[in-house]
Amino acid sequence: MIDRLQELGKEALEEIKQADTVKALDAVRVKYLGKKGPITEVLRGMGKLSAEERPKVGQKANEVREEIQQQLEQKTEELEKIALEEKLQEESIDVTLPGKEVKRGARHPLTAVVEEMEDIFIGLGFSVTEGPEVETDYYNFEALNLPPDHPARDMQDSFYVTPDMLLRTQTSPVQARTMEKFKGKGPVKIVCPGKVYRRDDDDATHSHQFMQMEGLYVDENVRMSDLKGTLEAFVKEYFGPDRTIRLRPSFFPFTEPSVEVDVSCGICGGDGCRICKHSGWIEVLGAGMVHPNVLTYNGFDPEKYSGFAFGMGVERFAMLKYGIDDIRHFYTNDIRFLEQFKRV
Ligand code: 2U9
Repeated sequence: MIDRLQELGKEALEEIKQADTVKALDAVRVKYLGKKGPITEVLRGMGKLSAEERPKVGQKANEVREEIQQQLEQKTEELEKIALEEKLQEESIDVTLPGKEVKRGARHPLTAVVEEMEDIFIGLGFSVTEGPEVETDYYNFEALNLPPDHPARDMQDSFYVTPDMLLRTQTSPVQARTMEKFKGKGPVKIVCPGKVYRRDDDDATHSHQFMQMEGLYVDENVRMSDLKGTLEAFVKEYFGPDRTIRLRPSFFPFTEPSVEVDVSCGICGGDGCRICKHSGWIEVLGAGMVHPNVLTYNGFDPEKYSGFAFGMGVERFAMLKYGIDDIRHFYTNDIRFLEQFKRV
Protein backbone atom coordinates (compact mmCIF):
# COMPACT_ATOMS: atom_id res chain seq x y z
CA MET A 1 0.00 0.00 0.00
CA ILE A 2 2.86 2.30 0.80
CA ASP A 3 4.31 1.63 -2.61
CA ARG A 4 0.96 2.38 -4.20
CA LEU A 5 0.81 5.74 -2.33
CA GLN A 6 4.35 6.52 -3.40
CA GLU A 7 3.46 5.76 -6.99
CA LEU A 8 0.32 7.91 -6.82
CA GLY A 9 2.34 10.80 -5.42
CA LYS A 10 4.84 10.52 -8.27
CA GLU A 11 2.07 10.39 -10.87
CA ALA A 12 0.34 13.43 -9.36
CA LEU A 13 3.55 15.47 -9.22
CA GLU A 14 4.26 14.61 -12.85
CA GLU A 15 0.77 15.74 -13.87
CA ILE A 16 1.17 18.94 -11.88
CA LYS A 17 4.40 19.59 -13.72
CA GLN A 18 2.67 19.05 -17.07
CA ALA A 19 -0.36 21.26 -16.27
CA ASP A 20 -0.08 24.56 -18.05
CA THR A 21 -3.32 26.23 -17.00
CA VAL A 22 -5.09 26.87 -13.69
CA LYS A 23 -7.98 24.80 -15.05
CA ALA A 24 -5.75 21.83 -15.78
CA LEU A 25 -4.30 22.10 -12.25
CA ASP A 26 -7.80 22.03 -10.81
CA ALA A 27 -8.49 18.82 -12.70
CA VAL A 28 -5.36 17.29 -11.12
CA ARG A 29 -6.53 18.40 -7.67
CA VAL A 30 -9.93 16.73 -8.16
CA LYS A 31 -8.39 13.61 -9.63
CA TYR A 32 -5.96 12.94 -6.76
CA LEU A 33 -7.38 14.68 -3.71
CA GLY A 34 -11.13 14.52 -4.48
CA LYS A 35 -13.54 12.32 -2.53
CA LYS A 36 -13.45 9.70 -5.23
CA GLY A 37 -9.69 9.99 -5.73
CA PRO A 38 -7.21 7.08 -5.36
CA ILE A 39 -5.69 8.38 -2.09
CA THR A 40 -9.08 8.57 -0.41
CA GLU A 41 -9.69 5.09 -1.75
CA VAL A 42 -6.48 3.81 -0.10
CA LEU A 43 -7.43 5.46 3.20
CA ARG A 44 -10.85 3.82 3.08
CA GLY A 45 -9.19 0.39 2.79
CA MET A 46 -7.06 0.98 5.93
CA GLY A 47 -9.61 -0.83 8.08
CA LYS A 48 -8.35 -4.07 6.68
CA LEU A 49 -4.77 -3.38 7.77
CA SER A 50 -3.06 -4.61 10.88
CA ALA A 51 -2.65 -2.25 13.84
CA GLU A 52 1.05 -2.13 13.09
CA GLU A 53 0.68 -1.20 9.42
CA ARG A 54 -2.15 1.27 9.85
CA PRO A 55 -0.21 4.31 11.28
CA LYS A 56 2.58 3.85 8.76
CA VAL A 57 0.17 3.84 5.83
CA GLY A 58 -1.76 6.76 7.41
CA GLN A 59 1.40 8.75 7.80
CA LYS A 60 2.51 8.06 4.22
CA ALA A 61 -0.95 8.99 2.88
CA ASN A 62 -0.78 12.31 4.72
CA GLU A 63 2.74 12.98 3.48
CA VAL A 64 1.75 12.27 -0.11
CA ARG A 65 -1.36 14.43 0.24
CA GLU A 66 0.57 17.33 1.71
CA GLU A 67 3.21 17.08 -0.98
CA ILE A 68 0.55 17.15 -3.72
CA GLN A 69 -1.22 20.02 -1.99
CA GLN A 70 1.96 22.01 -1.65
CA GLN A 71 2.98 21.41 -5.27
CA LEU A 72 -0.49 22.39 -6.43
CA GLU A 73 -0.30 25.68 -4.52
CA GLN A 74 3.14 26.45 -5.80
CA LYS A 75 2.22 25.68 -9.40
CA THR A 76 -1.05 27.70 -9.09
CA GLU A 77 0.96 30.67 -7.91
CA GLU A 78 3.38 30.27 -10.82
CA LEU A 79 0.60 30.01 -13.41
CA GLU A 80 -1.25 33.00 -11.97
CA LYS A 81 1.93 35.01 -12.12
CA ILE A 82 2.46 34.06 -15.77
CA ALA A 83 -1.21 34.85 -16.61
CA LEU A 84 -0.90 38.26 -14.93
CA GLU A 85 2.29 39.03 -16.82
CA GLU A 86 0.66 38.03 -20.11
CA LYS A 87 -2.36 40.22 -19.35
CA LEU A 88 -0.18 43.20 -18.46
CA GLN A 89 1.79 42.67 -21.64
CA GLU A 90 -1.43 42.53 -23.69
CA GLU A 91 -2.89 45.61 -22.07
CA SER A 92 0.21 47.69 -22.09
CA ILE A 93 -0.11 51.06 -23.85
CA ASP A 94 2.58 52.57 -25.99
CA VAL A 95 2.39 56.17 -24.88
CA THR A 96 4.73 57.19 -27.68
CA LEU A 97 2.17 56.24 -30.41
CA PRO A 98 0.39 59.21 -32.03
CA GLY A 99 -3.21 59.72 -30.74
CA LYS A 100 -6.35 59.15 -32.84
CA GLU A 101 -7.82 62.39 -34.16
CA VAL A 102 -11.23 63.20 -32.65
CA LYS A 103 -13.38 64.93 -35.27
CA ARG A 104 -15.33 67.72 -33.60
CA GLY A 105 -18.63 68.94 -34.99
CA ALA A 106 -19.85 72.52 -34.95
CA ARG A 107 -23.06 74.48 -34.93
CA HIS A 108 -24.71 74.81 -38.34
CA PRO A 109 -24.07 78.38 -39.61
CA LEU A 110 -27.81 79.10 -39.59
CA THR A 111 -28.08 77.97 -35.97
CA ALA A 112 -25.13 80.21 -35.10
CA VAL A 113 -26.72 83.21 -36.88
CA VAL A 114 -30.16 82.63 -35.29
CA GLU A 115 -28.55 82.41 -31.84
CA GLU A 116 -26.58 85.58 -32.44
CA MET A 117 -29.74 87.40 -33.58
CA GLU A 118 -31.66 86.12 -30.56
CA ASP A 119 -28.92 87.38 -28.23
CA ILE A 120 -29.09 90.86 -29.75
CA PHE A 121 -32.88 91.05 -29.43
CA ILE A 122 -32.78 89.66 -25.89
CA GLY A 123 -30.41 92.57 -25.14
CA LEU A 124 -33.10 94.91 -26.48
CA GLY A 125 -35.74 93.46 -24.15
CA PHE A 126 -37.37 90.88 -26.44
CA SER A 127 -38.26 87.29 -25.48
CA VAL A 128 -37.80 84.37 -27.87
CA THR A 129 -41.01 82.48 -28.78
CA GLU A 130 -41.52 79.51 -31.07
CA GLY A 131 -44.60 77.82 -32.55
CA PRO A 132 -45.83 75.03 -34.85
CA GLU A 133 -44.57 74.63 -38.43
CA VAL A 134 -47.87 73.06 -39.57
CA GLU A 135 -50.42 75.82 -39.17
CA THR A 136 -54.11 76.47 -39.67
CA ASP A 137 -55.23 78.76 -42.44
CA TYR A 138 -56.59 81.03 -39.70
CA TYR A 139 -53.29 81.78 -37.89
CA ASN A 140 -51.18 81.80 -41.04
CA PHE A 141 -53.42 84.15 -43.05
CA GLU A 142 -56.72 85.29 -41.57
CA ALA A 143 -55.41 86.62 -38.25
CA LEU A 144 -52.81 88.60 -40.26
CA ASN A 145 -55.32 90.47 -42.37
CA LEU A 146 -54.78 88.41 -45.50
CA PRO A 147 -58.23 88.32 -47.14
CA PRO A 148 -59.43 85.04 -48.72
CA ASP A 149 -58.72 86.28 -52.24
CA HIS A 150 -55.15 87.41 -51.45
CA PRO A 151 -52.62 85.93 -53.92
CA ALA A 152 -50.46 84.59 -51.05
CA ARG A 153 -53.34 82.24 -50.16
CA ASP A 154 -53.18 80.58 -53.56
CA MET A 155 -52.88 76.80 -53.27
CA GLN A 156 -50.07 77.05 -55.81
CA ASP A 157 -47.89 79.16 -53.49
CA SER A 158 -48.08 77.19 -50.25
CA PHE A 159 -47.72 73.58 -49.14
CA TYR A 160 -51.26 72.65 -48.03
CA VAL A 161 -51.62 69.51 -45.90
CA THR A 162 -55.44 69.62 -45.85
CA PRO A 163 -57.76 72.35 -47.26
CA ASP A 164 -57.41 74.08 -43.87
CA MET A 165 -53.83 73.30 -42.84
CA LEU A 166 -50.51 74.19 -44.41
CA LEU A 167 -46.79 74.46 -43.72
CA ARG A 168 -46.47 78.03 -42.40
CA THR A 169 -45.31 80.52 -45.01
CA GLN A 170 -43.96 82.94 -42.38
CA THR A 171 -43.41 82.88 -38.60
CA SER A 172 -46.14 85.54 -38.10
CA PRO A 173 -48.70 82.96 -36.83
CA VAL A 174 -46.49 82.61 -33.73
CA GLN A 175 -47.02 86.33 -33.02
CA ALA A 176 -50.78 85.98 -33.64
CA ARG A 177 -50.95 83.03 -31.22
CA THR A 178 -48.92 84.94 -28.61
CA MET A 179 -51.15 88.03 -28.84
CA GLU A 180 -54.19 85.79 -28.39
CA LYS A 181 -52.58 84.28 -25.29
CA PHE A 182 -51.98 87.77 -23.80
CA LYS A 183 -55.77 88.43 -24.02
CA GLY A 184 -55.57 92.08 -25.05
CA LYS A 185 -53.04 93.08 -22.39
CA GLY A 186 -49.63 94.38 -23.39
CA PRO A 187 -46.76 94.63 -23.57
CA VAL A 188 -45.97 91.85 -26.02
CA LYS A 189 -42.31 91.99 -27.03
CA ILE A 190 -41.14 88.90 -28.85
CA VAL A 191 -38.94 87.59 -31.63
CA CYS A 192 -39.95 84.38 -33.41
CA PRO A 193 -37.26 82.42 -35.27
CA GLY A 194 -38.04 79.30 -37.27
CA LYS A 195 -38.42 77.40 -40.52
CA VAL A 196 -40.97 78.51 -43.10
CA TYR A 197 -42.07 76.96 -46.39
CA ARG A 198 -43.04 78.36 -49.78
CA ARG A 199 -43.64 76.67 -53.13
CA ASP A 200 -40.69 78.28 -54.85
CA ASP A 201 -38.26 76.82 -57.36
CA ASP A 202 -34.89 76.60 -55.62
CA ASP A 203 -32.08 78.72 -57.04
CA ALA A 204 -29.14 80.75 -55.68
CA THR A 205 -31.42 83.13 -53.75
CA HIS A 206 -34.64 81.09 -53.24
CA SER A 207 -35.30 77.98 -51.20
CA HIS A 208 -38.68 76.27 -50.70
CA GLN A 209 -37.72 75.97 -47.03
CA PHE A 210 -35.86 78.80 -45.33
CA MET A 211 -35.54 80.49 -41.93
CA GLN A 212 -37.12 83.67 -40.73
CA MET A 213 -36.79 85.82 -37.69
CA GLU A 214 -39.80 88.00 -37.07
CA GLY A 215 -40.41 90.45 -34.25
CA LEU A 216 -43.40 92.10 -32.63
CA TYR A 217 -43.70 94.82 -30.03
CA VAL A 218 -47.22 95.82 -28.94
CA ASP A 219 -47.76 98.28 -26.11
CA GLU A 220 -49.28 101.68 -25.40
CA ASN A 221 -47.59 104.46 -27.40
CA VAL A 222 -45.34 102.35 -29.60
CA ARG A 223 -44.23 104.52 -32.51
CA MET A 224 -42.47 104.29 -35.85
CA SER A 225 -39.41 105.89 -34.22
CA ASP A 226 -39.26 102.92 -31.79
CA LEU A 227 -39.22 100.61 -34.81
CA LYS A 228 -36.44 102.58 -36.50
CA GLY A 229 -34.33 102.79 -33.33
CA THR A 230 -34.74 99.05 -32.62
CA LEU A 231 -33.78 98.00 -36.16
CA GLU A 232 -30.86 100.43 -36.26
CA ALA A 233 -29.51 99.07 -32.96
CA PHE A 234 -29.93 95.51 -34.24
CA VAL A 235 -28.18 96.15 -37.58
CA LYS A 236 -25.26 97.96 -35.91
CA GLU A 237 -24.81 95.12 -33.46
CA TYR A 238 -25.07 92.41 -36.14
CA PHE A 239 -23.12 93.99 -39.05
CA GLY A 240 -20.96 96.54 -37.21
CA PRO A 241 -21.23 100.06 -35.72
CA ASP A 242 -20.32 101.81 -39.00
CA ARG A 243 -23.45 100.54 -40.76
CA THR A 244 -26.68 102.57 -41.00
CA ILE A 245 -30.21 101.89 -42.20
CA ARG A 246 -32.79 103.66 -44.33
CA LEU A 247 -36.53 103.04 -44.61
CA ARG A 248 -38.47 103.06 -47.90
CA PRO A 249 -42.27 102.93 -48.14
CA SER A 250 -43.74 99.54 -48.99
CA PHE A 251 -46.92 97.48 -48.55
CA PHE A 252 -47.78 94.41 -46.45
CA PRO A 253 -51.32 93.39 -45.51
CA PHE A 254 -50.37 93.04 -41.80
CA THR A 255 -48.67 96.43 -41.33
CA GLU A 256 -49.67 100.02 -42.04
CA PRO A 257 -47.62 101.97 -42.80
CA SER A 258 -45.14 99.40 -44.13
CA VAL A 259 -41.49 99.87 -44.94
CA GLU A 260 -38.64 98.12 -46.62
CA VAL A 261 -35.37 98.44 -44.68
CA ASP A 262 -31.97 98.79 -46.35
CA VAL A 263 -28.55 98.56 -44.69
CA SER A 264 -25.63 100.59 -45.97
CA CYS A 265 -23.25 98.49 -48.07
CA GLY A 266 -20.37 97.04 -46.05
CA ILE A 267 -18.15 96.59 -49.09
CA CYS A 268 -18.10 100.15 -50.49
CA GLY A 269 -19.33 102.00 -47.38
CA GLY A 270 -22.22 103.49 -49.37
CA ASP A 271 -20.30 104.72 -52.42
CA GLY A 272 -21.73 102.06 -54.71
CA CYS A 273 -20.23 98.74 -55.87
CA ARG A 274 -21.13 95.46 -57.58
CA ILE A 275 -22.51 93.95 -54.35
CA CYS A 276 -25.04 96.79 -53.73
CA LYS A 277 -25.75 97.15 -57.44
CA HIS A 278 -24.14 100.62 -57.29
CA SER A 279 -26.82 102.00 -54.97
CA GLY A 280 -24.83 101.98 -51.71
CA TRP A 281 -27.72 100.13 -50.00
CA ILE A 282 -28.76 96.49 -49.54
CA GLU A 283 -32.37 95.49 -48.77
CA VAL A 284 -32.51 93.25 -45.69
CA LEU A 285 -35.85 93.60 -43.89
CA GLY A 286 -39.56 94.28 -44.11
CA ALA A 287 -41.36 96.04 -41.29
CA GLY A 288 -44.15 98.38 -40.29
CA MET A 289 -46.70 99.42 -37.69
CA VAL A 290 -49.12 96.59 -36.88
CA HIS A 291 -52.33 97.04 -38.89
CA PRO A 292 -55.32 98.00 -36.67
CA ASN A 293 -57.23 95.01 -38.11
CA VAL A 294 -54.44 92.66 -36.94
CA LEU A 295 -54.54 94.17 -33.43
CA THR A 296 -58.33 93.68 -33.35
CA TYR A 297 -58.29 90.12 -34.79
CA ASN A 298 -55.82 89.11 -32.09
CA GLY A 299 -57.68 90.69 -29.18
CA PHE A 300 -55.96 94.08 -28.75
CA ASP A 301 -57.80 97.41 -28.75
CA PRO A 302 -56.26 99.58 -31.53
CA GLU A 303 -57.50 102.70 -29.71
CA LYS A 304 -55.32 101.84 -26.71
CA TYR A 305 -52.48 99.83 -28.22
CA SER A 306 -50.12 100.21 -31.12
CA GLY A 307 -47.19 98.11 -32.21
CA PHE A 308 -44.45 97.49 -34.69
CA ALA A 309 -43.47 94.28 -36.48
CA PHE A 310 -40.61 93.21 -38.69
CA GLY A 311 -39.52 90.17 -40.63
CA MET A 312 -36.23 89.03 -42.08
CA GLY A 313 -34.73 86.03 -43.83
CA VAL A 314 -31.97 84.46 -41.71
CA GLU A 315 -30.12 83.02 -44.74
CA ARG A 316 -29.91 86.49 -46.30
CA PHE A 317 -28.32 87.88 -43.11
CA ALA A 318 -25.89 84.95 -42.98
CA MET A 319 -25.02 85.29 -46.70
CA LEU A 320 -24.31 89.01 -46.36
CA LYS A 321 -22.17 88.62 -43.25
CA TYR A 322 -20.09 85.66 -44.48
CA GLY A 323 -20.02 86.37 -48.24
CA ILE A 324 -22.02 83.25 -49.21
CA ASP A 325 -23.28 83.42 -52.79
CA ASP A 326 -25.81 80.56 -52.90
CA ILE A 327 -28.61 79.83 -50.39
CA ARG A 328 -28.46 76.12 -51.32
CA HIS A 329 -25.12 75.80 -49.48
CA PHE A 330 -27.07 75.88 -46.20
CA TYR A 331 -29.06 72.80 -47.13
CA THR A 332 -26.72 70.53 -49.11
CA ASN A 333 -24.51 69.77 -46.09
CA ASP A 334 -21.18 69.78 -47.91
CA ILE A 335 -18.67 69.30 -45.11
CA ARG A 336 -16.20 71.65 -46.88
CA PHE A 337 -18.77 74.43 -46.53
CA LEU A 338 -19.87 73.60 -42.98
CA GLU A 339 -16.29 73.24 -41.68
CA GLN A 340 -15.60 76.89 -42.40
CA PHE A 341 -17.98 77.88 -39.59
CA LYS A 342 -16.22 75.96 -36.81
CA ARG A 343 -15.24 79.12 -35.00
CA VAL A 344 -18.48 81.05 -35.63
C1 2U9 B 1 -48.19 90.11 -36.67
C2 2U9 B 1 -48.21 91.40 -37.16
C3 2U9 B 1 -47.31 91.79 -38.10
C4 2U9 B 1 -44.36 90.65 -39.85
C5 2U9 B 1 -43.66 91.33 -40.96
C6 2U9 B 1 -42.47 91.60 -42.82
C7 2U9 B 1 -42.87 92.86 -42.59
C8 2U9 B 1 -41.63 91.19 -43.96
C9 2U9 B 1 -40.39 89.43 -45.04
C10 2U9 B 1 -38.96 89.74 -44.95
C11 2U9 B 1 -38.18 88.85 -45.83
C12 2U9 B 1 -40.48 87.97 -45.06
O1 2U9 B 1 -38.40 86.46 -45.11
S1 2U9 B 1 -39.06 87.39 -45.87
O2 2U9 B 1 -39.44 87.06 -47.19
N1 2U9 B 1 -41.18 89.95 -43.95
O3 2U9 B 1 -41.35 91.96 -44.84
N2 2U9 B 1 -42.91 90.71 -41.88
S2 2U9 B 1 -43.79 92.93 -41.21
O4 2U9 B 1 -45.47 91.36 -39.51
C13 2U9 B 1 -46.36 90.92 -38.58
C14 2U9 B 1 -46.34 89.64 -38.12
C15 2U9 B 1 -47.26 89.23 -37.14
C16 2U9 B 1 -49.18 89.65 -35.64
